[in-house]
Amino acid sequence: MIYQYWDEKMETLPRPELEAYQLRQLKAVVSYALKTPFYRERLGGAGIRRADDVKSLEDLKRVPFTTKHDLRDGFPYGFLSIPQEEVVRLHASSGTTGAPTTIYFNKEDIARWTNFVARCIYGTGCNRADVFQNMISYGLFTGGLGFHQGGEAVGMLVIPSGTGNTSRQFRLMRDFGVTVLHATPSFLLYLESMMREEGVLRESLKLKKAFAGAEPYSEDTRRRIEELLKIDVYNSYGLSEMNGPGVAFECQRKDGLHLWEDGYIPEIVDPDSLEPLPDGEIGELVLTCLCREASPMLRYRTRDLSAFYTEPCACGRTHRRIRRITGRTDDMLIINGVNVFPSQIEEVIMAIKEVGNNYLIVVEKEGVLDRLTVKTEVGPSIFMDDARPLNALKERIRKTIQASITINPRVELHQPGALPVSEGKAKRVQDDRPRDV
Ligand code: DLL
Repeated sequence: MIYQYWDEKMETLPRPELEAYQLRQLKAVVSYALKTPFYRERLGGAGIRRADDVKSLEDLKRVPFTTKHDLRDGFPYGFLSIPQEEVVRLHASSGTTGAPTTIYFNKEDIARWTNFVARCIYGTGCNRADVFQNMISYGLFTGGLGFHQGGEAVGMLVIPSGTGNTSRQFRLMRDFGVTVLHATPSFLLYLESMMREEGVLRESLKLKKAFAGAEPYSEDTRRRIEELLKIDVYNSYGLSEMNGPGVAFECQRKDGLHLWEDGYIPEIVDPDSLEPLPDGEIGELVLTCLCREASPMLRYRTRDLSAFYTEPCACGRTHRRIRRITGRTDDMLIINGVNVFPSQIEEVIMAIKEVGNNYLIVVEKEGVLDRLTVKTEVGPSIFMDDARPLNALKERIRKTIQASITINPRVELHQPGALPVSEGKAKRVQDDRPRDV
């Protein structure tokens, strides 16, 4: 395979040079961080009062972690390190798990971020001949503008279609010969269901690739989207606190996500002890942003669970790969004392081909016990009025889930399109248990 690099020198930089580059960037970022009262205090406590006090990358380990809590406490301007006149943009996180947090950019920050997203897009084999439909929300969310800028930098024809309105999405794809899509994985699955409903023929479209991210999904879900839509799907990871998309992305090998270490310093730590974990072990990803001046972010606890690959990638890039995110530390459900990640359930149900494209996990209290119900849509080959195969399918789903998580769930089957679809990130869990006060 011939691999395509956006910035070959940087993407394949030998590790010692890459680390020397990181150290220079870290010093620069620390000099900005020292302009905020929050980091002045944090860094001071770690003996860092000037950028030159950072002598090696190891010195970063002395800096305490930054959490979402800290960002909220600093709202709105606590993490701004440059005069407001130099700020050209702000983005805010979706706020699904609490109050929003804000990140600021100056012109150079936007240019650097754009370059990282362009690197991701180009690395999947796209080029200026592609027509790119960006089916993700524009606005405070970073997914829309982030990919828009990256796509333009690559030179693709970018269609800023945003989410929703599937009939219009199909029309745009047909009219302009769209070759590349960007959406959440749940929207891509929904799109496929709608394609069948609206009678859109796959042969009438020129689709080749899709970037899917902003929410967790399993390898089986990727395979399902690839088979149903007949496209190559690339996993795309990022978060608002680290600019947005463009932090880590799959290359043409589609085996782990290269995390751009000239822009970010990654660490994987045990979420309880906060001690570093050996390569290969799953833990919480902690990131330091090396590519932004306006809002410095040092050792940010992402809450995302991943692991480093131990082997280098055959594509020749030297930037380390991380495993697809399996969930978040705050995603974990405790059901009758058993720890369950929603991704474990997705993994097993999406591997059953009679299961449709949408599902919902419901947890309720029944007396003193927790009750898990997994609601899934059925695929188009299943007839809802034929009880025998339906019951057999239900039983198969129940047994497979139980074998995976040890909990015996109730399984409900629904017609295609019957379960709720959200415009942005999918809401897969409905926890109706009363909260402890
Ligand atoms: O979701 C940025 C983004 C936009 C990434 C478009 C990729 C594509 P936030 O709204 O701040 O930013 O949400 C960040 O979403 O901490 C993860 O928990 C989750 N997430 C993002 N990408 C993935 C992925 C954007 N590929 C949070 N796999 C992150 C699993 C993901 N989870």
